[in-house]
Amino acid sequence: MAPSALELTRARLLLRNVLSARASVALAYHADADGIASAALGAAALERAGGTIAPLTPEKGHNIYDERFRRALDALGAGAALMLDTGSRANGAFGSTPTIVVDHHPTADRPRVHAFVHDDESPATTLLTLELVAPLAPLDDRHWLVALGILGDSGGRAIDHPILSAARSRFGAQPLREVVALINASGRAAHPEPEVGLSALRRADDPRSIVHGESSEARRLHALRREVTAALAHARRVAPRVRGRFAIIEIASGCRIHGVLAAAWAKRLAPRIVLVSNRGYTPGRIHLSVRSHAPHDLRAELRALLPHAGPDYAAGHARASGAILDEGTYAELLHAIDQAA
Ligand SMILES: [Mn+2]
Repeated sequence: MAPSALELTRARLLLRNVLSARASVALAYHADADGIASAALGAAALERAGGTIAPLTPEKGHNIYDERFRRALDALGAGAALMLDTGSRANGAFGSTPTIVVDHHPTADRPRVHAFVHDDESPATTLLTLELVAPLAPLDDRHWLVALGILGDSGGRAIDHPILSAARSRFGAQPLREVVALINASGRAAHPEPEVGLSALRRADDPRSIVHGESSEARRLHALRREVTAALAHARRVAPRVRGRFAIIEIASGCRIHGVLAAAWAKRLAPRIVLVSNRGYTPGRIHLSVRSHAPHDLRAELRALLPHAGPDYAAGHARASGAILDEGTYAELLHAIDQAA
């Protein structure tokens, strides 16, 4: 399903009003290649249309629904907020700032926001962002940002998308993949610096300049990537524990590597559902990533195990889900998996 024309119109009207009132637009984004590239694209469009932007993204282990984030957003006094690739919740509202959510994660209900540009069949939020902001300013030279989102998020599904094909023939497949890894690392490092990833994308005219480390931001991204790569190499040595249809891998890393690790194991352990739990990411919380190579609806599978868990449980996509749990709930989940085995 394409995003609703009515929502797109509402969103563009709000942005045009904010631009003519000379107010700023807050940009909140998911700290991965798709989210950060969406923010860079939105920033380019708004700045080329004469506007100003204020990037703002939730701290490590937090999301846009945190009270702390809402207060920070309200304190900015922006004319509007663009939430890019952050997921959405039915009851999500954002204080006093008129908000546009642009997102491709599945959701049961429309969030209570000014406009909701949504398509859960879209391979990347960068594509939805482009659709939203393309009428504001010429962006042809920034289409490689859209390609980064597709490469980062689609898992090869949209590999023939014309925007990705064009970027590949212009810059080469390998440099684009490397930029995705570098930008992802800015959000996955133990002390995430997604703003460095965003700044590198906004400054670069050519993604290859980031690969070559031509700016201080680009060099910083390379250091963050080395950190994440080392953490992942360490975590890969943890042996999975098979319980019925599930395989459980328990790690403790400050880096957000649980998703990548789960995806890597899901291939090797197919058709089992791989559950990676990370105790080291944020204090007192266990971050879970759940993946499978076989076509399971992982959100439904997780819900069936713990029907009463909260909104941070079984989030994400059907094929890539996860949760943030306390010790007690995690123990309940392991117990439910054992019972089902
Ligand atoms: Mn995404």
